[in-house]
Amino acid sequence: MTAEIATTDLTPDEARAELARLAQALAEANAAYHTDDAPEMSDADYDTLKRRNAAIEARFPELKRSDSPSDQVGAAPADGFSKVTHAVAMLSLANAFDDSDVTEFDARIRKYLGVPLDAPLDYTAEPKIDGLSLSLRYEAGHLVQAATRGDGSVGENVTANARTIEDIPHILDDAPEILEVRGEVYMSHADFEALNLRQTESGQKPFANPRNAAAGSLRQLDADITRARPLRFFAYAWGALSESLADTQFGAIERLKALEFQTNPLTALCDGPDALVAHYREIEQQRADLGYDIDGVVYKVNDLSLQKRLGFRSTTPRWAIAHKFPAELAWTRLEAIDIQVGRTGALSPVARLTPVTVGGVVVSNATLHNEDYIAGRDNKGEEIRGGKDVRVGDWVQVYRAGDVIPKVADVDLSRRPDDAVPFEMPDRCPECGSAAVREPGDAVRRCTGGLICPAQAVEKMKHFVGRSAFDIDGLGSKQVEQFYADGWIKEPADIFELRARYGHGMQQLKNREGWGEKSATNLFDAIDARREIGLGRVIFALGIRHVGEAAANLLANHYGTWDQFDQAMRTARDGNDAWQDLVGIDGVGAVMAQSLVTTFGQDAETASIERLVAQLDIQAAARPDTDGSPVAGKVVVFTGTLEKMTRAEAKARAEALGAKVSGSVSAKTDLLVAGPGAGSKAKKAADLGIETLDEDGWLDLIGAT
Ligand code: 9MJ
Repeated sequence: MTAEIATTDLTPDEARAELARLAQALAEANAAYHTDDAPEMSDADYDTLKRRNAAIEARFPELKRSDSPSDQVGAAPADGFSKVTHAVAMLSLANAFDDSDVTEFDARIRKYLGVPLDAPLDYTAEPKIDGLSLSLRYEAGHLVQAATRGDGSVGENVTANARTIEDIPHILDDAPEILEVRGEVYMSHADFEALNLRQTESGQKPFANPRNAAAGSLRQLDADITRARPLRFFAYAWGALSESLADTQFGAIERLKALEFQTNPLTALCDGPDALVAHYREIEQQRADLGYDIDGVVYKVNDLSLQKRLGFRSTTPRWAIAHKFPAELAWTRLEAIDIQVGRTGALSPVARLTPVTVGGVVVSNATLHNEDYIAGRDNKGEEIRGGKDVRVGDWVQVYRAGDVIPKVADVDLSRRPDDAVPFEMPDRCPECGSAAVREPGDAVRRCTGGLICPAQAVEKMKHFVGRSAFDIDGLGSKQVEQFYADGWIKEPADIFELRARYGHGMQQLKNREGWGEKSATNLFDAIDARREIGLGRVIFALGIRHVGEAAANLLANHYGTWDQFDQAMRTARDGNDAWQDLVGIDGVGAVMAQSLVTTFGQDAETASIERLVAQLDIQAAARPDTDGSPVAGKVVVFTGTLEKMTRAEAKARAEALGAKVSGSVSAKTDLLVAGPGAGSKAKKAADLGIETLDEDGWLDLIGAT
C-alpha cells in the first residue's frame, strides 16, 4: 500500500481510489487464505488494512462500496457467488512422487482388475496444469453454467466470469445434449508478468504466482475485471454426459478437441509404467519452456470401461494418479522454534524462518513435525539427514511440494553458530500448563488437558467450522478465536446459540468492533443454514483423532444415520459384533476404531457431542444411486476364491450398489458369497441359516452377467 495520508486530508477522489484498492487487496488476501491455506498477508497487516478501510468509510460514508470489506465477515470465500452442486463430484488426484510409486500404481490397478503383468494396459500421460479446476455445463450445445471445484461436491457459480475467457466456447457444434467439460483455468507466464507490471504500476499488490493470479481473477465478483485478465483453459475431463464421448480417455480428449476446446498437445498414449516415466522425463525437460506452470504429469487408464470398473476411493479415482515434480528448495535461517497445540493436543514444533522465496511464494514458517524429526530421527528411530539435529540459529533448507505447508529438509552444520543448543521439547503444555506426555508408539507429545486446554478447545472449533466440516460463511478461524476469547463460545454447540444469546439484549454481535447489523444477521443466518447437515460432515467436524474427511465419509456411508453411528460407537468394544462391524469397513483400521471408541467412551466428550447434535438436523448419508438394487442395505460377506473379479473389485461393486461388505459372518449377515475354498465362514453361515450364493449366483443377482 502507498504511504498513508490521514483520512481527514484525503480528497473524495483519493478516498474512492483507495477504497477500491483496499477492497481488491482484502479480497485477494481472503482468496489466498482460502485457496491456499497459506495466507500471503499477516493477520496484523490484514487488520491494519481493514481498519484503514473502516476509517475512510467513516469519513466518507457516501463512498462506501457495495462490495465493502467491512460488510464481509471473516475470510469467507468470495461472498456473493451462488453455490453449485456438481451433478458428478469433481475429484482430486492421488499423488506419486517417485518412479516406484508409478510402478505400484500400475501393479495396484492390475491386481484390482486381475490383469496379468505381461498383458498390455494402456495409459494416457498429460501435463498437470497448475491452475484451478472448472466445470463447464453445456445443454443443447450452449454454455449454461460454469462452476469452480469448491470442496468437490459444491462449488461456486462463476458463469459470467467463465464466459469472458477466450478458450471457453459459448456454443458447441454436434455436442451431446448434456455435456460437462472439466479442465484447468490458468495464466501464461507472459500474461502473468504483464499483469503484475500493471498491478504494481497502479499501486496494487502483485500476485505471488500465476496460479494465485488465475484464482484471484476468476473469482472476481465483477466479470469485467475477469475479462481484463488474460485467462486460458485446457480441457482434460468431463462430468455429467447424456452420451459417451468415446471408448478411451485419449479418444475423449480428441473429441473435446474436435469440439474446439484447447487440449494439451503433450498428451500421450503410453503402454505401461516405463513409458509413463519416460514421458514424464520428457515433459520435465520441456517444463521451463512451456510458458505456463505445471506441477507434474497425470496418468489415466486409457480404456474407459476399465476406468468404470476401477471406480473411486472416497475422493480420488483409482484409475488416475498425479506424478508430481520434485519440490522447490531454498536455504534460510531458523530464527525460533515455536510450539503450537493442535485440536488433539499434539504439540507441534513450528520453524520461524527469515522469510525466503520458495518457488515464487514467500515462506516464513515451516513445520518441524515432532521432536524426533528435530533430533534427526524418523518415527522408527532411524537416522534422517545423516542424524543432524536442527537448532535455533541454524541455516536450514526448506521446501514446498504443491500446496502443502513448507517443510524443513536439511541443515548446514558448517554455518551453525557456536552458541546453538539442542532443542528440547517442553514437558508442559505451553497453553494450559498441563503435563505434555508422549505415549509409547506415539511420535508426538500431547497435552493431557483435554477440553480444559484453551488451545485444544479453540483448535477443535476452528476445525469444526473448516471448509470440509461445517463451513459456515463468515465464521472463520479469526472469529472463532475472538468469540472464544470473550467466552461467547466454548464448544461447537455454542455456535448454534449465538443468535439466541447475542442477537438481542445487553451484549449484541452487531455492536462488536468490525461487525454491524447486516454482517451479524448474515452470520446468524449462515449458522442456521448449517443446522441441516450431512452425516459425513458432522463426523469429520468432531475432529476425532485419525478420522479424516475420507474416513468420516466411509463411516457415514456405512452407518447411514447419526443414531446408528452413535449407537455403534458407544457399544463397540473388545472384538464384539459392533467392533467387528467397525473394523470391517474398508479403510477403517484398529487405530482409528480405537480412537472413535475412546472418544465416545468419555463422558465430557459425549455430553458435548450430545449438546451439539441436539442443535442439528443431521441428514442420513446420501446413498449411492441404489434404486432397484437388490442388495441395498444388505450385509454381504465374500469368502473363498472369486474367479471373475478380484475381491477388491467385488467389494467395491457391492458397496456401489448400497451393500455393506463385512469381513466376518455374524447374525447380522444377510448374504454370503462363497467361492471355491470357502471354509469356516461358509459353515458358520450355514449354521446361522444365512443365504449363500456362489460367484455366478451373485453376479446374476446384481445383474452383472
Ligand atoms: C490437471 N490439473 O492438469 C486432472 N489435471 O483428472 C489433469 N487434472 C484430473 N487431469 C481427474 N490433466 C481429476 C483431475
